[in-house]
Amino acid sequence: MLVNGFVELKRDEVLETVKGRVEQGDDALKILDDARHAMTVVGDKFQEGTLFLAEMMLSAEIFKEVVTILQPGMDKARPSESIGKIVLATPKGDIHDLGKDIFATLLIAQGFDVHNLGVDVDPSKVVDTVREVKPDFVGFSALITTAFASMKKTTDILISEDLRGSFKLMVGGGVTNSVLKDHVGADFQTIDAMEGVSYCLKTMKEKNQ
Ligand code: B12
Repeated sequence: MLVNGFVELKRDEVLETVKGRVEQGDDALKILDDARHAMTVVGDKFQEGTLFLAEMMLSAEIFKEVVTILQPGMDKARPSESIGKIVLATPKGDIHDLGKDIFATLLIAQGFDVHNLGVDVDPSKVVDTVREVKPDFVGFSALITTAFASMKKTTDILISEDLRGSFKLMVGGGVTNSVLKDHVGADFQTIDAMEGVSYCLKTMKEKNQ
């Protein structure tokens, strides 16, 4: 149902379906996962050449509206006290944010305090936020390889400013792998948001022991 709505750009139908499922008490995380699956199908169709770039961009907008509808339900379920602080960014040169925002939404649902800096983020903005927020984690999300250089540059500045030791560094997103993790000197890498959430929960548990 959601898949067809995303592929055929039936925005109103998708939003009505999602609202209906929320009203019936369906789990917000399950609905989010269904929307993520629909977006993956859209991506596959784009790669096959059966969907245009503009159509994929519209699907991405529908996805964001779905996340906005689901957010209040997830906020209600979250613990009242923050269990850890995370700074998230898509580095300079990259404007993909669907995966990053899914990760942010899941973290918020678990009770993390997320500082989501958005896309195409300048290294100085990350450095300033780390200095101000003193996070437990910094996460970079990348979908294009050209963003790797700015990820490395940001990390190098964090090291030279003596800030790198105070948080765990995570890299995620479709094009990331263990080679990039080692190149950047990250502590953790994944292409699965749930794995990232588990890593954050485990790390905070160890920190608080
Ligand atoms: C949707 C999409 C777009 C949308 C983005 C909309 C948006 N708001 O994000 C639009 C249409 C705007 C777009 C634009 C472009 N795109 Co594009 N796009 C895609 C596509 C189809 C899907 C990406 C996606 O959203 N996947 C779904 C999400 C949910 O997956 P994900 O990001 O991996 O996230 C998951 C995990 O990785 C994890 N995660 C994500 N981030 C993080 C971070 C942390 C810390 C953690 C722990 C976990 C985590 O959580 C998520 C859930 O599990 C991919 C192809 C593909 N099939 O992957 C191409 C792709 C990424 N795009 C590509 C390209 C080239 C571009 C453009 C340059 C195209 C152009 N010619 O203009 C521009 C980018 C311009 C720029 N400077 O960034 C290439 C990149 C190639 C490369 N290797 O560098 C791809 C691979 C397509 C291809 N095969 O050529 N794109």
